Amino acid sequence: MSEFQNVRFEKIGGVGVITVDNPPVNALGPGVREGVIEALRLGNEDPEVFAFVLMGQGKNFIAGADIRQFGKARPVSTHVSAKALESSQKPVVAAINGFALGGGLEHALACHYRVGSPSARVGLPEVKLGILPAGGGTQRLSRLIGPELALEIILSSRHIAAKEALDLGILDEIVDAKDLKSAAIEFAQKISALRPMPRTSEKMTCLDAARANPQMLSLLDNALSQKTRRLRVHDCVIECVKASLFMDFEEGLNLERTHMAELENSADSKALRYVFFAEREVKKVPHLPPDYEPSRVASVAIVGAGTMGSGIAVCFADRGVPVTVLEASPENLERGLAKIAGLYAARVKSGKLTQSAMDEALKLIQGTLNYTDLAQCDAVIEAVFERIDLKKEVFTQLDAVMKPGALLLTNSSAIDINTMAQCTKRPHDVAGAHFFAPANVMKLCEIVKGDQTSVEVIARAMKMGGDIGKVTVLSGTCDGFAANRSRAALVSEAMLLLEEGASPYHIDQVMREFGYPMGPFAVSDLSGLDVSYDTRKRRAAANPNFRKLHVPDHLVELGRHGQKTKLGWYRYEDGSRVPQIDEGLMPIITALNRELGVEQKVFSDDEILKRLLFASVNEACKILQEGKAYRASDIDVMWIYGFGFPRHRGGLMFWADTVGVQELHRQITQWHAHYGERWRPAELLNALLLSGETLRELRSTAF
Ligand code: T1G
Repeated sequence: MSEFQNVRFEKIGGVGVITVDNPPVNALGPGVREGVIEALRLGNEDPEVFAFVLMGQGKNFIAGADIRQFGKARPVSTHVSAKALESSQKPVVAAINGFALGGGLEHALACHYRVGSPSARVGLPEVKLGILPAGGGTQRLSRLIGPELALEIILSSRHIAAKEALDLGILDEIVDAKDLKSAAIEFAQKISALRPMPRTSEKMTCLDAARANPQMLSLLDNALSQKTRRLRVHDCVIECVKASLFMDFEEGLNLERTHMAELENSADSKALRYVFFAEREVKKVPHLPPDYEPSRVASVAIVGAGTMGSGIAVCFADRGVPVTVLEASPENLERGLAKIAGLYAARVKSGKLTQSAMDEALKLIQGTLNYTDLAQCDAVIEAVFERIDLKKEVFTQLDAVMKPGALLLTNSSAIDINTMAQCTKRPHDVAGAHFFAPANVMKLCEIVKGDQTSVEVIARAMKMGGDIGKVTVLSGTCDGFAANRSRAALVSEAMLLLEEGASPYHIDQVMREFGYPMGPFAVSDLSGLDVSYDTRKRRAAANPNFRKLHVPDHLVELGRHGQKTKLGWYRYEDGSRVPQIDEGLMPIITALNRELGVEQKVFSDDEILKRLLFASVNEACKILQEGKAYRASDIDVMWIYGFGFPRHRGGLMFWADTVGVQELHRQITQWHAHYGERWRPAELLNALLLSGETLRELRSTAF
């Protein structure tokens, strides 16, 4: 047995077994590639070795390059160790269990054969990090399975299960999962004398495909899905896959490396790599030992089967969790269960779900009118109307029936968690589970801790959300909780810009060009101007200093509620949800502004963008200093998954760092002098100015 950095080499039955052992996912960290090369040299020089097996220790093969190493010098790149595999005089069999991704799959593609266990999953997800497969992946995969399929796999970043990988020709065989190593050694012994050894770099599937389809190049040019915003990385990937049709292999490898050098240092990739780690960091509950394992929520009750309650029920049933839905009357219950069935039927109709899958899911959902039927559920989520009296009544009832240790959760989007907790004798079991509408679609779920919520309950609620495919983020209890409260500042500022003469259409255009799928006014039409109008009324009643937003209030009073009334900020033709500019809008706003007597001005795109985002950055700093969110990167995850903030910009706080604390503080101070209190710089921002720390690394000391 020989040991190199995180690589072991052993001889078994004439086969040199090279095992990458770099926990937790066998990433190609420092020394791993060198270890593979050294093991190959040893085996090729050893007359007792006739073939090799390359495998990963533990549940994964190799998860790709070590993402933490990007931006740093790497003595040996993936294409070098991949070439060492392919140019070995003795055949190498890749034995894939679990994930073979990025450079991991590139190493496997450079092997002469690939076998996988049924758990094998392969992919080239580099595009999600703003980079491209730079270890020969674009060239070898195209030569192995053809350019169209190769490009679809790379652009989608999707994971391919073993069976599909076998059908595509990426795997040569699916072997016994019980002992992959023995099966792979047996396979290696079987092929050890076969010649010529198959090299993917020498395969011609891509040329055959091009000969069969003269339109191939333009097909590849247009392969990116229309729904995906085209970024530089997409252009580079398409160019590399196209190159496999007319460049020789070495030239294609050089092109990959040229693009990689540019992309690795690009703003997009730095942002996307930051998001990769931020969305893993968010799962870590503060003040809990990292190895703490909360128990699974194996059954759930939902009180209230309205729009949110029915969507939440679907989230659980989709993951096989039995759901008991409680409503206040037979009619409401029937309506709620029908709403749930309707959500499933729509997916069957669109072909996203089979009828049998729908039937199976619906078997998991039972309705009831009696609280006692909820008693044995591991968790209950209250999703009734946002009325404090109603919620207090529900939590009083739940406290009386739910078994000890059950999670008592509210889906409230703004009401103080402590209000509900105080209605129970177990405030440590009460927390918020704030789903975003539509609950069965949106991935974000905000877990909100009350003053007495135990950290174990928080961890279990976070796990519950993760188990149903949600991105769960931790928030403290405050008006709007961390996500909506930080975004409310952007929306208010957008509305206030209108009083100064800005056009909603200009603002929406600026935000779309920044990368949002929709601008704030199109979103406002979607959710309904009347909904936010009611929220503002509630806040104005509670806070005499609440700043009235004249323009949206005026539109609501004119009956312009948005899509639901076919007229809001935009006009909607009958049956259409496509926003059309309404020529009648600006005259209304202009007339109102004349009455208000606000100085009118013309706004640049840059000022619009900064007025909206700086307002939220300032509010996010207040949220952190009050301990209502734990990490600035958690807020970035909220914004990406909850509000469509463009992922390739990293998130609100990451983006603010690209502007710089100095500029932020200067501009916010200037607006504070001009507009008053709402622009007062957060204390934390003042402190950052002195400390020189970045926003994205902020951690709340008050959480
Ligand atoms: N580099 C560094 N750390 C990584 C990592 C990686 N590639 N993958 C995972 N981790 C860390 C992660 O941060 C977490 O750390 C822990 O491992 C468990 O991860 C040359 C240039 C493999 C599907 O994009 O998709 O190859 O939080 O929670 O849910 O052309 O990890 O515990 O401290 O995600 O079981 C391409 C990225 C790289 C794959 C497993 N490869 N990883 O999921 O665990 S670029 C990728 C994943 C490249 C080549 C190019 C997933 C996973 P901590 P986890 P999981």
